[in-house]
Amino acid sequence: MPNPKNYDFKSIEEKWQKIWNEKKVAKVENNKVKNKFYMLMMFPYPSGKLHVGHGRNYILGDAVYRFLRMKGLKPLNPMGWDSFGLPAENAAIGKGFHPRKWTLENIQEMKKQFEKWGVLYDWDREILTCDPSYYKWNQWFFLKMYKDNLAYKASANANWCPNCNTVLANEQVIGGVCERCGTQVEGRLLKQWFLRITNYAERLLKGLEKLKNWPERVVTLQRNWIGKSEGTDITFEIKGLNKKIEVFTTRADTLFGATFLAISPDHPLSEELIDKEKFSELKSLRMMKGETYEKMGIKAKYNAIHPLTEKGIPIWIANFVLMEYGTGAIMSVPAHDQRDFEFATKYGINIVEVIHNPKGFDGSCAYTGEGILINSFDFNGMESEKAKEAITEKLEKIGKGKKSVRYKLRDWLISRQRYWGTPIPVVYCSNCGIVPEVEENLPVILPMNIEFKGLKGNPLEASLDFVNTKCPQCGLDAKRETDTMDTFVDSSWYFLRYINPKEESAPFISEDVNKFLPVDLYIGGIEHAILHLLYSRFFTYVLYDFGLINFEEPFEKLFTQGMICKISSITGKLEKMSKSKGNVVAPDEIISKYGADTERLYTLFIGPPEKDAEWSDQGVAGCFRFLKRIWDFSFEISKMEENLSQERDDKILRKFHKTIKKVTEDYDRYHFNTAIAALMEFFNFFEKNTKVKNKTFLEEILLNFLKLLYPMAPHICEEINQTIFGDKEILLEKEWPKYDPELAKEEMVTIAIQVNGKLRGQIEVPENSEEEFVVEKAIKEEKVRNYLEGKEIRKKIYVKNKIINFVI
Ligand code: ANZ
Ligand code: ZN
Repeated sequence: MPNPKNYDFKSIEEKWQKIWNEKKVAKVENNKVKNKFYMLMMFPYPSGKLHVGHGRNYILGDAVYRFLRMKGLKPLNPMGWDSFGLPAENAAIGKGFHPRKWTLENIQEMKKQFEKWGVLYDWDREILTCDPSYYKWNQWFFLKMYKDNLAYKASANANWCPNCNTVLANEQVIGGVCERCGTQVEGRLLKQWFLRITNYAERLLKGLEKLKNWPERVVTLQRNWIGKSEGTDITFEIKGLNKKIEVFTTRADTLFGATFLAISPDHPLSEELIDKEKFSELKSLRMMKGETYEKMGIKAKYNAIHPLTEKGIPIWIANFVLMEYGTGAIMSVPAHDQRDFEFATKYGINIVEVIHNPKGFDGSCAYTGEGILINSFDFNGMESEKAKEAITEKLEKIGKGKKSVRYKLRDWLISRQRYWGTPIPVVYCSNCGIVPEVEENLPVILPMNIEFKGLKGNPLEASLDFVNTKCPQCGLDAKRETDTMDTFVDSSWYFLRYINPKEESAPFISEDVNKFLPVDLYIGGIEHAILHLLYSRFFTYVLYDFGLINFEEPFEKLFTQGMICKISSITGKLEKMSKSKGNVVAPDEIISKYGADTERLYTLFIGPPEKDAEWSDQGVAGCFRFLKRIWDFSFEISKMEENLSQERDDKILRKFHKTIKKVTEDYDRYHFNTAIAALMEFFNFFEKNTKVKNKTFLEEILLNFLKLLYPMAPHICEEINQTIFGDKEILLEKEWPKYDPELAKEEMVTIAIQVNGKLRGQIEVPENSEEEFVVEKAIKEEKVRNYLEGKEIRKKIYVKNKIINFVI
């Protein structure tokens, strides 16, 4: 039993965590919900120990949750584990134990941590994506997409480590070498699985307009990632070869300035356009693509024919042209495109100006603006915008061009040559070719009997029990696909599974999902602004088209919180808190020294929630002192003798109602930092002004004050409420304090009203009111009206907060 004389946070916190747990206070039953509110925290990857930086996310979410509870909602607030993925596999390869073991142990650790923070979730809905009962549905969605031609297999370039015998993700290639073994990484063409997200590019773009409650920054990132461009496709014939090159341009107006064509080293014609002796040069060009490399090229042995002038222009294979965008080929206009300019200057290619440069062309860089056409035959004198139309029209007439819309967005490559993920449910039959698994055979289970130590390549290939199977179509011997799915598939629909986490006959029950979704509030890190949110939106659109749900956008409101930073012991700079930067603060240190409520309060006090903030140990101590003062003060008040007076201190009352108003508004915007500041300010005032001997009055204020603090520091508030004041109900289930708008108004002052220097009445107005407002109120005042009626006011003298004198 906690001792009320001391702020014994350790036993207080353990006591309340146990109560909340046993009572399952956050449990929500699907069929008992009236006003649904679905709030969601991005589910974590179970990487092991959590630090106070991670805490920001969960503590903020919990404060929002408890606040909404007191406002009368009972939000659905589930939690689960994004538990497939590379770190588990790497740990296993290094240490020889199974990824599942590592993952489950980490989950236990993290769950304990959540409990110690006092964050509440409906744990009966917990999901594990690495569980067959979950990933079965990844496979089920995949099969449906395959049937609808939304999943397909195609060749794609991959980073290949010849030593580890495996494909690497871009982030595993550090400066051209393998992150794990340091071997030079090679490009390799591999057949891999894709989801056709590009079919949804336009809808995903349009849908952004509906997301009024998303941060503008995230919407912009998504819009740019989808990257819609409107332009023209133009066909160039090749002289002496019966082939064509199609280019995409947004500047058809510069067509007459195109002095060469440039194609990507990965363009299907790249080999055909050069002699065999240059193949090794082409191969090295393929390794040096993109912005980071100097512009380089190989001249082709053919020329292209300009579609309008019919003159020959050279073709180059150039490393700055990406195969992944447009048609993988461009018409190069060095006078008006900077990359083309640099390339042309390096290789001595013609530069022809076709847009008038108001500043004059000095040969030092391209003029990329729009303007009046020159050197463009019939089109001279036209404005760029008009010329784009006119030239495209002309090309269209002769069958050499058309309007076109292009997106930067690529199809989603979901194949991973990895063990710890969802097996892609496909078999290869020598008789039938690629055969999707049949639904009855799902889930295709990931085999557990794998030896990890020192393993190379994809462990699944070594599991013959897994690989050798029968064709579901003809029954003959077949081999299973050994690629597993990108873990972003798992996280693209987990928010739907929470609704029916144990359902065995379907991924979810549509009726229930339609009732709870869209998610009303989604809280998570800005680092997921693009991929996770885009993939989740894509999945939601697809499931809508499958008729499984009745909404297209999954997340109504998005809140992205900032990160916690600290000076790194390695770089000496302020860095995002992380193990690799040597700047981690463990919650256990703080909790054992000051308690979870202190960590919570400090974490929320640290700064505006959407901004990054720096962790400070002094700040933590300050928050502890504040809580301790509240404890001691409450204890004092509880010992006071019963009502020695009936006095209700108006000053305290007014200040308190103003505080309720301010704190409520801050909570509504998740601005906990300013809410705490307001609570501190009020408490300082309150502590100093307890000369009032009315215990009931003081207790009433104090209890409401505790309610305002409660979502942020719940343990101490529950304890004071229960043991010091003897309340049997828990604060979580109490109503949020309401303010009286009258009392919450600015401080009132009394203004004396004089007529010709004689006192005739008085009025109450908010402090610092403007003259106009005071005059208006004063002339309506009963007693004064008599003196002013029918008279002309010649002069008004106003002294702020004191007096108004009318001269008549
Ligand atoms: C001729 C031209 C003239 C261009 C000019 C620009 C300025 P956005 O807005 O990003 O869509 N481009 C097209 N495909 C490319 C590829 N695969 N790799 C590299 N660059 C490519 O830009 C479209 C412009 O980017 C296109 O218009 C093309 O260059 C280039 F004064 O064509 B432009
Ligand atoms: Zn077969």
